[in-house]
Amino acid sequence: MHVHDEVSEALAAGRPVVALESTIISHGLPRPDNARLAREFEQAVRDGGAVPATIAVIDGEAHIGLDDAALDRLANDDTTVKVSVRELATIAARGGVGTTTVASTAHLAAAAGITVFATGGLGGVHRGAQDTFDESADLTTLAHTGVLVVCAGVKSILDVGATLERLETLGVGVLGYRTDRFPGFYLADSGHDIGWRVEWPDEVASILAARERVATSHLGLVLANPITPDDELDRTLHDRLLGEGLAAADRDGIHGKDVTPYLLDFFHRESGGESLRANVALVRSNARLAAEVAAAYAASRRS
Ligand code: PSU
Ligand code: MN
Repeated sequence: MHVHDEVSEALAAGRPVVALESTIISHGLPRPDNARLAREFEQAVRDGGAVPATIAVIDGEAHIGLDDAALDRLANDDTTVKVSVRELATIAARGGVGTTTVASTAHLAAAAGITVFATGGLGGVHRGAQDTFDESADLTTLAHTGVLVVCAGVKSILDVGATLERLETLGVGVLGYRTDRFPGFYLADSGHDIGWRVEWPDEVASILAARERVATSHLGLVLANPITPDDELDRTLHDRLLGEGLAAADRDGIHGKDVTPYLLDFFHRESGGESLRANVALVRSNARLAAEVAAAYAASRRS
C-alpha cells in the first residue's frame, strides 16, 4: 500500500485521520464538478481538525491519501472502475485504476490503521432483494471491519427497514447523531427508529475506545448524521424522482453494481441540480463530523 506522507506522519504521531471513499468521485458525482468537490470534502476534514485520506487503487496500487493529480485522474478517466472488496486483488494484479466503495474503503482504511471514515450514503439492501439477492457488500464488510462510518443513512432507493435489520444481524452498531431516527440521505428522517442517540463527538470517541473492553474492535459502527433541514430535498420532488428512477432502472435492465450509480445519476439529472446540492452538503457535513470524532478519539488515546 502506498500511504501518503501526510497521512503516515499523522498516523505515526497518533494525530486524527479520516478516510474518504472514491467511488463517490467517479460514479456518485457528475463531471466536471466531481474533482473540485472531492477536494472540498478533504477541506471539510481539515476544517474539523483531521488529515484526509482519500482511498483508491491507482495503477494497481492501493493509495491511502491522494494528491491533486491522482484525484483528477479518478474524476475524469473513463477507464476508472468501481471496485468493492472482492475486486481489489484483480484490479491490483492488472495494474488498473479503481475507485473504492464503502466496503473496499473501509477494508483498506482498517488495514492502514485508520478508524474513522466519512461518506455520503452507505450501501444496503436493495428493494426486491428477496428475489434478486442484491445486498451491498458494504454491510457484510462492516461485520468484520472495525471502522466507524459517518454517513447520512442510506438512500430511499434502498429498502431501509431491511438494511437496518441486516446491520443488526451482522453485529454492526448504529448511532444517531443528535437524532432518534435513521436518516434517509436526501431526507433527514427515513421513518425508522435508531434507539441509540449521541450528542457529541466525545461520546462517539468513548464508544470507539470502549470496544476494546468488550472485544468488539473488529466490528463496524455506523454514525448516522442527518442532512440539515435547510439542505433537505423537497419531499414531493424526492418521491416523484424515486418512483421514476426505479421504473427507469427496471426498464433499462440495470442490475448488479450499476444500479446505485444509475439511480444517483438519474436523481442528479432529473432534479435540475437540487439532489446534487443536497448530496454535496451532506457529505461535507459528514466529513466535518468525522474529523471531530477522529480528533476526540485521538485525544482520548493520547491521555
Ligand atoms: N450511496 C450514495 N452514494 C454513493 C454510493 C452509495 O448515496 O456514491 C456508492 C458508495 O461507494 C457505496 C456504493 O459503497 O455506492 C454501494 O454500491 P453497491 O450497492 O453496488 O454495493
Ligand atoms: Mn449490489
